[in-house]
Amino acid sequence: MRMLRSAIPIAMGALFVVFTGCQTSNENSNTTAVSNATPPGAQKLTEIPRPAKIEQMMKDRGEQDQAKPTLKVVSPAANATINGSTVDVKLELGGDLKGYMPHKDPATQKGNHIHVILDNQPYEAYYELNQPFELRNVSEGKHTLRVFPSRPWHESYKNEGAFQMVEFTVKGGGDATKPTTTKDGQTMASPAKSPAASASASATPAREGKDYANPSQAGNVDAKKPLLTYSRPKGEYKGEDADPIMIDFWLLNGKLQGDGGDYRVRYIIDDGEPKFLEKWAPIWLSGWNSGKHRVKLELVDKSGNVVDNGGYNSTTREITTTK
Ligand SMILES: [Cu+2]
Repeated sequence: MRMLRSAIPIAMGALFVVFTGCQTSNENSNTTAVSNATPPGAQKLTEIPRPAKIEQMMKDRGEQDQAKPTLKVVSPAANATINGSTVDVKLELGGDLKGYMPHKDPATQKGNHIHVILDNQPYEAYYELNQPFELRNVSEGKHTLRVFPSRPWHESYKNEGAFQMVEFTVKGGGDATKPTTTKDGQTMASPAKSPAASASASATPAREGKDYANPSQAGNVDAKKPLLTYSRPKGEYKGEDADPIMIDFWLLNGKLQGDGGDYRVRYIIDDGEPKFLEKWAPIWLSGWNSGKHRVKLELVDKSGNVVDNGGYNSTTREITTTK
């Protein structure tokens, strides 16, 4: 009986959080109410300094964190039309590298890599630039590709020229049984190069790449307008990787208010209250409960309105954490 009585206010508190969580567009309405109503045991995230483990990795890397890597998208060429559902991504790495080179260490399964983003999907990691990265089963229509160099702990390089975006069009896409061909019908990539096929053939190692199970299309993006690219967090976090968790993004054509500009990045975790980032730098949040979480990142102007750019400036991802 005593347990039941104490459970009622907790349940009501939880309900209150659910209802106010729907009003996130009206950011003035609910901040104090939500924190008062937070039931015991609820997630309370706090921003903590860069973890010592990462500081140590930076020291061990020598000068690499001062590198200014730049990328050039060789393929798909800007505004190219690709026949077939497989799109080969080829990149050229340049700039002041200071030893920075993407590569996966077979022992640790970690290393420098490039974040590759089709449309506004979660990024894929691309490690070995000497062979193309395959986007497989890409649907017919317009697409964007965004790329930028990243560190082993997934923090992006933010120097000028690191980020590149191209638009391209796929004709006859979305069917993985069809080969990729050039405009003249010359075969560039065949389905036989997919991991399943090459595993049985075993002549060539499986290429890095990503199968897109669900059709994805480009947003109507203007490459000259402010563009927020969601990078981290994504996917599953386990054990010591599950807390703290880094939030990181790329910002093109705009500065945040703390960097002398007009914008802020608003983030909302689950049904929590909106928080703001004033500077373009990663943050680490601690206090995650185990389970599924929603992470929303938005680029907002001085009035708190999302800066529209093809829908890319407001992105929500689901992640899973297991302690
Ligand atoms: Cu990464």
